[in-house]
Amino acid sequence: MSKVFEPLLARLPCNRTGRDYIIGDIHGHFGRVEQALERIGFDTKRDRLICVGDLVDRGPESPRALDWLTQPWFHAVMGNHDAAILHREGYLSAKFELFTGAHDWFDALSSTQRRSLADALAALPWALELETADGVVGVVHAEVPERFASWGNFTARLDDIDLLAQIVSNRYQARRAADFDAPDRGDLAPLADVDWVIHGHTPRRGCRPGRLGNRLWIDTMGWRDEPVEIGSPCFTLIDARHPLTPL
Ligand SMILES: [Mn+2]
Repeated sequence: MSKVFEPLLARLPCNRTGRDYIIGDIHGHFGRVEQALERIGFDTKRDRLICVGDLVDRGPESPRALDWLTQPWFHAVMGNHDAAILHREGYLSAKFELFTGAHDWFDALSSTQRRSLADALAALPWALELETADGVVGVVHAEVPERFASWGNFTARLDDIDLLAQIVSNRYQARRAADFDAPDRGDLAPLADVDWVIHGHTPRRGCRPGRLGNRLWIDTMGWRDEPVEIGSPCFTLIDARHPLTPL
């Protein structure tokens, strides 16, 4: 497999000095994320920020992903938009052309800039496992298919290109997720061997994070410029130790 598939899974050891936060799709809005981090008193010396993927497209600051990915406090997993850039740059097959909209911002970069950014995106893991003082949290862009009963079973099978395409693009479970303050519908068995799995990818109606068993969807459209029908677009930040109480 090419370098795009290395690593498939990243493991972050427990952060014993600071806090770990998880944020939804950034989509080229790093300035807005900086404001959200300021609001919670994020400390780059101690804290870590993990993004569920889709660092690029939509917003005006997609090229800043390159800078952010060099920061020791910033981590992310592969999203379908990131993979689509890798397809465009020739790193991934058409199976990963999972966003077919305009990539004008990317085409406007010099070939050196395009190559640097693609190399940085190629280094993203497809799944991330975060150890916290309260348990293990998994991060995957879109969903972990229902055929996997446990996180361990899932992460052991990541060397399957069809599975990788599914985990960055599926919306089957996200469509069934309920708001955090609604009762869990209980129609999906919890994924075993993991306390929570955090996803983005499917924008949440009402701009409120969603839940299905121990799987959470936190893309509340902080990247969006236009108003929405219900709710106010915002970046949801969650503390990995207390995922059900967004900050
Ligand atoms: Mn996405």
